Amino acid sequence: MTHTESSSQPMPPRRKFMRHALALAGSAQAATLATPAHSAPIGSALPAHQRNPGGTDTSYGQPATAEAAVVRTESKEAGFSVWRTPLQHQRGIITPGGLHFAVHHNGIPDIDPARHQLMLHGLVDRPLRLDWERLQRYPMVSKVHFLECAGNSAANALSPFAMDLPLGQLAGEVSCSEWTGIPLSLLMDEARPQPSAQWVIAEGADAGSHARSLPLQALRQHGMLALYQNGERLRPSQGYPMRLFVPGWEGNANVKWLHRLEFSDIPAHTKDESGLYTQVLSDGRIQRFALTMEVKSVITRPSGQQTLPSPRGHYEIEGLAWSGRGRIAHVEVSVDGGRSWTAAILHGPVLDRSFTRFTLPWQWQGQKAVLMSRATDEQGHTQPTRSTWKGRYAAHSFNHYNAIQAWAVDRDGRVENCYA
Ligand SMILES: Nc1nc2c(c(=O)[nH]1)N[C@H]1C(S)=C(S)[C@@H](COP(=O)(O)O)O[C@H]1N2
Ligand SMILES: [Mo]
Repeated sequence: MTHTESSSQPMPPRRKFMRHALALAGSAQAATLATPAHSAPIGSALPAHQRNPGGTDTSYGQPATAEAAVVRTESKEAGFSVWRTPLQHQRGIITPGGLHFAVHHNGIPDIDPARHQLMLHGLVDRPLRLDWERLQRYPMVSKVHFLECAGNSAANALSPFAMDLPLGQLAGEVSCSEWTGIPLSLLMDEARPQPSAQWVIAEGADAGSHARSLPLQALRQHGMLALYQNGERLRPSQGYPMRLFVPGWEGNANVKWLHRLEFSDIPAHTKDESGLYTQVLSDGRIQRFALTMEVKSVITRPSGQQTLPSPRGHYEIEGLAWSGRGRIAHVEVSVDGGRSWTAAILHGPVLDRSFTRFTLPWQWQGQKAVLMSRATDEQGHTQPTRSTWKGRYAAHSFNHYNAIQAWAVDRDGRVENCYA
């Protein structure tokens, strides 16, 4: 709510870098990473790919075959199909379309885009029915935003011991894309909601008709009917041919395969919004319609199940931070389990409700270390420790987990999830 940290703001990036580098490098000598080249001249034995013309391209590009391990991992949870982004492989803020996380409560519907329609109805003066031909004539906006499932990081919230998993499998229900679509205000104003309309019930065209009740004013102000993702039409997995997108709101509010917006004076209290998407607090109270995802960050390298390749030397700690409440103001990194913290370098663009990339140089001396990152957003919200987070919620609660992620580095360089 308040700006608690404003002192660390303007310092030129270069000076900032030097200060951090010296703080963490621990020695004055410059780090060298490259091995010296030996004396054989380049070109003395040309590889086959330089002697013969190469292969052909494909009509829709694919990643290099050697990158076959960079894939989403699937698990079934409570009957849902959950596909997680391998965040440990992502560099930069945009998640490739094929690696976007996905949660399907009842599979992916096979929708004919030529027949799909969106209806706005209920407490409106002018009910609307819109098809693709009509929708693509509206002005569109493009914005880079993260999307995160309310249940992301549930394993860390619930498991009494830290599960030894790669980052993607621990916290990969979050991705970031450029979304392009029609501001909902344009469609809503055309439908002319009546004064008594306070809620909008958004429903998807999948089996089970996933539906959420959303507060009308906030939805009108921030919501988008998303039609494109990273420059191409939505992937079937992301809601083709159209989805609701509200930056910063928990995943399930972003109804995929959207076909209906019903204006109402009261929320529908759909099954999932009265059960799964409520949070039970430690004092027994229940939080409903808590839609905003809180500030969070993860170190992507080094992270779970990676191994530092040599026993000591220069490393670049790297990660991603995001908040449903605005821009990331700063990220601090600790290499000693939270005893001391150093400001990381934020790499631009630092966008509203988007992934923000951060790095910090680190000189590892081969000792045991615990790496942590702690993000603060422009509203002054900071990530809690795991024990503070656990103290806030009932023991079985797992939604909206945003506690500090810790990685233990062993003497042999192996990195493992830990609670610190
Ligand atoms: N119609 C419909 N919309 C849906 C869902 C669904 O199962 N059906 N899953 C929701 C959940 S729980 C999440 S976290 C987000 C995930 O969006 P993504 O699959 O594009 O990442 O979609 C939401 N929208
Ligand atoms: Mo979700």
